[in-house]
Amino acid sequence: MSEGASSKQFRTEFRACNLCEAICGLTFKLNGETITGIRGDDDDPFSRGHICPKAVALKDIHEDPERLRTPIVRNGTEWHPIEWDDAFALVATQLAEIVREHGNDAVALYAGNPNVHNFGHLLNFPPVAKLVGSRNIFSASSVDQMPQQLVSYWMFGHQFLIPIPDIDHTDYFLILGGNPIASNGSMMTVPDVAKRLKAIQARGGQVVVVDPRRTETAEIASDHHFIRPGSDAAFLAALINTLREENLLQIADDDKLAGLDVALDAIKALTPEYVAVFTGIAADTTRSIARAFASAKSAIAYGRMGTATQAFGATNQWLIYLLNLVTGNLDRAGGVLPTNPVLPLTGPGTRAGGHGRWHSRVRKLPETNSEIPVAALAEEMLTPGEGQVRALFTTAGNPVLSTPNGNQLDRALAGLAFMVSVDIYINETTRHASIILPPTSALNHDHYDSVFNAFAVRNVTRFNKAIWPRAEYERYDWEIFAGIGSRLAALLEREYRTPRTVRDVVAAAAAHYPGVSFAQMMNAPHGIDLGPLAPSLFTRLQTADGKIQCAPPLLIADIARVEAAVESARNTPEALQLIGRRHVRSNNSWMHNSHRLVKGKARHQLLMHPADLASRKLSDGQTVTVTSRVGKVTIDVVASNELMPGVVSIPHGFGHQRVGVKQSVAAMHAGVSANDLTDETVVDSVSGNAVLNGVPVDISAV
Ligand SMILES: Nc1nc2c(c(=O)[nH]1)N[C@H]1C(S)=C(S)[C@@H](COP(=O)(O)OP(=O)(O)OC[C@H]3O[C@@H](n4cnc5c(=O)[nH]c(N)nc54)[C@H](O)[C@@H]3O)O[C@H]1N2
Ligand SMILES: Nc1nc2c(c(=O)[nH]1)N[C@H]1C(S)=C(S)[C@@H](COP(=O)(O)OP(=O)(O)OC[C@H]3O[C@@H](n4cnc5c(=O)[nH]c(N)nc54)[C@H](O)[C@@H]3O)O[C@H]1N2
Ligand code: SF4
Ligand SMILES: [Mo]
Repeated sequence: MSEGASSKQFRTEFRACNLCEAICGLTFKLNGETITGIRGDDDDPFSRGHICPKAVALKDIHEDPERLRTPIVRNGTEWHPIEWDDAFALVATQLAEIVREHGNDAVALYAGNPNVHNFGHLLNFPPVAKLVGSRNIFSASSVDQMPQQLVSYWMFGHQFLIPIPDIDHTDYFLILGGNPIASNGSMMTVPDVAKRLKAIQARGGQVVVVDPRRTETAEIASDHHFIRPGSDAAFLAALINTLREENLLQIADDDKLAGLDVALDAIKALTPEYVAVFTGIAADTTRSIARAFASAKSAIAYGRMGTATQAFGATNQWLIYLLNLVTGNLDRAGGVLPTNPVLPLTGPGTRAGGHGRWHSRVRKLPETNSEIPVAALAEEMLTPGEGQVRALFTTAGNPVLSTPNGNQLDRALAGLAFMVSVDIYINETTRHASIILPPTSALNHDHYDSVFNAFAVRNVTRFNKAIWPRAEYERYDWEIFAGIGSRLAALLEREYRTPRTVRDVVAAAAAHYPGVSFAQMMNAPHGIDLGPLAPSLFTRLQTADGKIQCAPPLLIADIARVEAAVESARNTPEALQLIGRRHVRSNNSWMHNSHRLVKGKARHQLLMHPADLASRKLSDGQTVTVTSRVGKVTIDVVASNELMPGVVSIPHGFGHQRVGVKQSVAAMHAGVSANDLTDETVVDSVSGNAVLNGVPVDISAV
């Protein structure tokens, strides 16, 4: 703790929450180093005082005695402390040896979700990856939003040129495969989403949810329609075909569009009538949704995890963009339009993206935006031969729980020559590390949301200083990367870009942004509102011809795969299909150590429709076995008519028995990992994204 703390014993600090994409402003009440209260920041113009239960758990994480503060090395199952300098030297020496002996690609790197919530991390991990020079770069993006980045790259010329729902001005919000009431929004930064959704309805508009589960969002929507997992592409194509057939297309900016006719012709067989058996949505319903969408003054089609992490992730995203485009809602108020952030993710000097420039060694999956799909990580370790992965660097991730066929990855990690993890916990993945280097608590570093300010439903900016400096014995993420990077660069005699601070990079960006200065930002701890989203997509396109590419060849080709799926559903009865879910009191795999969050009713169970239980002679509360191609789990079942018949659900992020059940988790059962059932061999063949939803399973009594 720094000098002067006692003179400032009781104080209040303001800071954006780093846990989810909503980036709510928080008010921290402090007594010295103790957090005495965390509340929503009423003066944040964007989040307006909104807070969810997870934010209060920031105190639990900060104070958790199980959170690591200094590096530890593993000897069998025992962990021993080690000095920082020795830790950096050990990691650099081991990595250098493997690179020298087996080549750059023998080291794989994986960055998980909190990376994106921590700008110091996001800035300073890539230089280490670049220094290693491996093509085996993986991240949580390929179990998440990679299809959206890929389709943005193809259609608009940049992976981060992402049109965001203008939720505050729309008249019709069609949500496919997203549950913002539980998730607080994703690929749209939207604090206080419940109020904003209700406001649509209050001004006479509609919120329509298409989801195999009647979710918390569906509960407050104007309408909800069940859809068979994995069938959204057919449904979206049927919406567009209805509009075309009924002369409801509204296409502006014709001269800025390339290939629209090709795209519309490619999907024309997918009529509402033809796809109804596959989607489970009656043709009349599809047609009336299409008409309502087209006749609304403004409308948004939006898809999230449910449309991204399934068999047709990329094609879904393409059809979502096309639906917005052909109804005149792309780049207009009340439709979808890109944010104009202080710190630009697009434009000169940023990474536009790419696809298929190289392929994974074993399965030959194409690279997307310089990453190999994480569904291929385990096989790259387990398959011998030239280029085999022998070492792994993970940071801010838990792929054993978050990527398909976690059991296989668990086994693969056990066989590595070396593994280093940068993480604040021993988790189901980092337990295999040879060494874990823990960064400080998030509250100890400056915070700026480089990513989420750029995907926000308004233009906003908010810079927050660290609440306390780190302790002398701690290190920031970026210091850990620098400690390893500088030593590795020396050993390999390679270039290494020295670390940059969040403060310097944000200040430099602010200098180029009209209407706000970094000095103003430093004096505005509640954040600054920079106005509503405004059309800019058409002037920001980064495609070679400056036009929107409506017909990317690999997406046109993928329609044949959609048609084959429609045909097969018409001919063969489907197995039960597994989907995931999220709960507002849980955050991916890593917040189950907060008793305050996990207490109360258990939330880890399998949900199943009563008719599906009855037909298998199972009953509510029974323990059942769920089997998929890759594995088998035993779990309690809860009868729920929230689910579409034929669909079952297990929440994502559970399954903590591998590390030994912690106290908080024990109170509400460790649960099982849905990814012990998901199949790493089944990916969206266009983007390589994992298929986490619509997994065929069998269920029987134990
Ligand atoms: N079946 C199924 N699988 C899924 C999903 C699903 O819905 N269903 N969802 C997918 C999605 S959307 C995502 S994003 C992924 C998430 O997958 P991952 O990112 O692999 O996993 P997390 O559970 O987010 O683990 C985050 C880790 O980061 C650590 N951490 C927290 N803060 C910091 C920090 O500041 N620095 C560092 N270095 N470490 C930190 C935590 O201790 C934790 O171990 O899971 C995906 N997997
Ligand atoms: N409380 C909480 N908030 C979170 C997280 C968390 O773990 N907990 N994680 C954060 C992260 S990393 C992310 S990426 C976001 C995710 O944010 P969201 O995508 O909004 O959240 P999910 O709950 O994964 O919603 C996916 C929905 O897709 C539905 N679905 C499944 N399969 C299909 C399908 O084939 N078609 C359609 N149409 N729907 C389908 C599911 O029933 C579910 O309702 O949430 C973020 N916020
Ligand atoms: S909604 Fe997300 S950002 Fe807001 S308080 Fe909860 S976890 Fe934090
Ligand atoms: Mo995510």
